[in-house]
Amino acid sequence: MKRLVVVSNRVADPGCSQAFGGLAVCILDALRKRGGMWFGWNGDIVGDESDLSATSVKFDDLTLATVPLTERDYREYYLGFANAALWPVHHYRLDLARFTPEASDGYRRVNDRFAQTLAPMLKPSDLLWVHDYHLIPLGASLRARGVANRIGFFLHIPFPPPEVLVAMPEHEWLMKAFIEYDLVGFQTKTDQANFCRFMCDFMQGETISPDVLRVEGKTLSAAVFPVGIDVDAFAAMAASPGAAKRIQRLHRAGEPRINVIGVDRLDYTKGLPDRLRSFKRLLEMYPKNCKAVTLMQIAPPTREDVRAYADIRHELEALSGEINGQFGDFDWTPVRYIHRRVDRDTLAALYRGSQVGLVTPLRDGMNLVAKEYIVAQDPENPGVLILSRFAGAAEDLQEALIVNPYDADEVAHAMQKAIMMPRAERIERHAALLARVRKHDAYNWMGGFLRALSACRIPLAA
Ligand code: ADQ
Repeated sequence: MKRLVVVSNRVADPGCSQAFGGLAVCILDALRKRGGMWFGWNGDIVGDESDLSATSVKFDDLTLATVPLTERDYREYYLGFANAALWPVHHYRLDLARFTPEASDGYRRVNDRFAQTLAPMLKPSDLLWVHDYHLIPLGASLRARGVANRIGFFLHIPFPPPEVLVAMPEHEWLMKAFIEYDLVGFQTKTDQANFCRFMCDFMQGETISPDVLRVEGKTLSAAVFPVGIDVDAFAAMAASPGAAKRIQRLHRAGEPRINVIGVDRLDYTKGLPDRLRSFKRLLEMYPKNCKAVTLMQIAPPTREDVRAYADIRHELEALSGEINGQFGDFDWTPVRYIHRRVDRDTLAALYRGSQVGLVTPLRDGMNLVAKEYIVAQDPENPGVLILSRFAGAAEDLQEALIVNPYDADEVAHAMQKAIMMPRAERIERHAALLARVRKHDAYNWMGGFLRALSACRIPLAA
């Protein structure tokens, strides 16, 4: 079997069970089984540029090769371009996008440096798999250094319609960079269609077969590989004796019976203020839920150095304070807002102990929380998943209660329906959802992508 080399912005530590963030969770789940090398940033920020060489550490069959970033790289490449330009554009939020020449220069510089450090570490037979929006031009930088290996790229976030993407000053060279890959993978059919439309309508490409394009004399595949989780490992965590104890604590005597749970990085794409407003509407429209239902929102901080992230935190704190002030009583706090990371086994128990899972992003590549919630349930007495139609997961998870997160009344009605849903219907919906999550688990995602990459054209120089 060819060696697999995964490249992503951050490399998670497999020695620590608390990999956090969707990308780290799904790569680690998939790489643990197959082994190989994982290259990327180690999270360190150094003051000067004198030593940016790679450090390698081995964990069984997996080698981690990591590099630090300089303060300037962090500011320009990571905060400035990846998170203040690409992230909002790809989530259809042009209003929040900021474009500066320093940021795009920093993005090119770090991608070039990653390529320069990685190229000498590669063997000619390695399969390369590059992940996500931080590293779109990495393939082109590697090709410029003579790397002829098969290289695949997977985009974890949405691909916007061409009409949105063209608002970004850097879109032309960025889109050209995509065609240096042999395979580009997307979460959903919508993302793939948006990408192919850009290639055909804006770059004069042509469709050779449903998943293969010819653009500027190059052939590339563009296909859908929905991300998944390690189903058995997560289910075991949720059903463990430790989880049962945590669930008991959640439902202490005297506490409200029904727990609605939301778990998201604190990000403006996740629709948290809209979610709180929907919960408020639930209490207004169905007052019997007062003292009977609690919304537990777990939202750990991320990217706080980007302005829009600090704003969303203040908005959320104000909203939860307002709802608790208006509806709360000495024996009931309607919104429990937890602004920190939680161990994955605690998270699994909290999902299982919650009768409703509320996953209502305004736009999301896939959303692994939706899948984790389903897997954590007791199949004999499962909770109900409420899922935004704008999460990639909604393309597949049709037995969830699918909602428009912008419509507070619609989401409130869905919550009421979930709370009242008879057990037989809950069991039926859950069984169908679990089968879908199993079909697209972490291993099928990885296996499907690598099979497709291996089947791509033979690289010219091989
Ligand atoms: P994210 O935007 O990070 O991922 P998501 O897919 O929901 O979003 O994954 C979040 C992960 O972080 C989940 O595994 C969740 O359990 C974990 N997590 C969230 N809050 C936590 C907390 N308080 N403590 C501990 N863990 C927590 C990106 C894209 C998504 C895409 C994934 C994978 O934005 O659309 O689904 O990559 O491709």
